[in-house]
Amino acid sequence: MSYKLIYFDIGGRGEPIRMIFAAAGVEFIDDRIKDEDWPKIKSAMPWEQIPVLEIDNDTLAQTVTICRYLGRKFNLVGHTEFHAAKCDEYVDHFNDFFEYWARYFYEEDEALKVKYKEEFLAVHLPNCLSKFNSLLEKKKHKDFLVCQELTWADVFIATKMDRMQKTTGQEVLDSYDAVKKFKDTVFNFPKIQEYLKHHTVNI
Ligand SMILES: N[C@@H](CCC(=O)N[C@@H](CS)C(=O)NCC(=O)O)C(=O)O
Repeated sequence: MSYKLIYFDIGGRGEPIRMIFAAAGVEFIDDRIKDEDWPKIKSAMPWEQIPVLEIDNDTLAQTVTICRYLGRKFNLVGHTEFHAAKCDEYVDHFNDFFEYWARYFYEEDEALKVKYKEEFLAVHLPNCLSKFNSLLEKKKHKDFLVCQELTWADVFIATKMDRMQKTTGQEVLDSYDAVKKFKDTVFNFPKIQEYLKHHTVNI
């Protein structure tokens, strides 16, 4: 089976997909398109947006759909249907929360950007991370979110957390020891370490 990921030369929505490939140790073509080439290929994409994953002669779009598909394909969904559903729940929730990050990060009006960032740091970040923190603390095996083994949800969420640290400040995880440890555990996963040695990511 051959895989080609089509995305811009940034982390963004593409990086969780790249990281899932890395965690599974599966080769893929990382087709990073230049901004100036995008208008030429946009209409050839199924929904005129990227990321798109080409799988042999088929295409799959939508970030979470692609990640979930790869998670199933590479056995990164835990051991039961309930584990697989938990992966979906955690990713859906984290994405809901991440909209507040995007709201401040992409805002062009300076005053509004400051207001949204303050709200993000004071309300949404603690609300979300404290819940993930206690969820991890209550687990017998505290390394990962769903079960004892790495799942695609762990990779997806840790990758987004990393983007949040790189854009908002390394310290954003500092009050949440279990979350911080979780993110480091995912990033220290041997196959992910191997990937990170050879790949650079623009925010
Ligand atoms: N819900 C889609 C959103 C995809 C999306 O917004 N892609 C952006 C890049 S992050 C894009 O293609 N922008 C260029 C455009 O819309 O012309 C997903 O998660 O994959």
